[in-house]
Amino acid sequence: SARRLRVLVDMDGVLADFEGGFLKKYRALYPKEPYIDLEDRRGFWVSEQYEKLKPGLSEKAMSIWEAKNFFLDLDPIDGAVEALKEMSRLPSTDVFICTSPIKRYQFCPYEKYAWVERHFGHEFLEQIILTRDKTVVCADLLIDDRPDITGAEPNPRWEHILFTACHNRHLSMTPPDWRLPSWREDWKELLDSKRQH
Ligand code: DGP
Repeated sequence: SARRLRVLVDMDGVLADFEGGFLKKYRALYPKEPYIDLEDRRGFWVSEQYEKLKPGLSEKAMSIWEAKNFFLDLDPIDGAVEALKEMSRLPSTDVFICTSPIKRYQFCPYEKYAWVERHFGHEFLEQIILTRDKTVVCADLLIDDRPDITGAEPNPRWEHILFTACHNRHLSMTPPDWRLPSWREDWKELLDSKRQH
């Protein structure tokens, strides 16, 4: 078809290693507190699992991602930078980074822009969509590690591809929901299967 394919790619957990960056800084700041190995992470919300581990830990967890340089210092997920650059160069393909900033806004939105500029270059700033509600954004595909993406639009236009992360590895998927296990997999084939419709 002549139509272009529009792909939304989530940032935390898909391009930027939020979970790894969190655990490293949490253990450095709170060496005497218990922590959750990435293998034992369950559920999207880090603070909820930490609160269950020990009451009071959710505030300590939040203090980590609310701090200056948390989002800026995140390492890219394996293969993400190469894959996204390659995706953005594909013919008939428009790629956007679609990410929900935390509500404590002192550092996060600025640092997300700075992170994209650092890893993808100044031109890529054109492709950023900051929104707390991804359902109102219109696209063919959304590659995101959050299993439950809801909002004001009950029938989002995109098809959700669940990107595998430590917290969602154990969830069973019900067809027609699909997974992308990592950026080493054949994501191009996945895009092509959507183009033909
Ligand atoms: P997104 O990946 O675009 O859906 O954004 C979700 C953001 O929320 C991302 O920065 C990770 C962050 N996050 C993860 N766990 C928690 C949590 O327990 N509480 C809050 N407030 N944010 C969290």
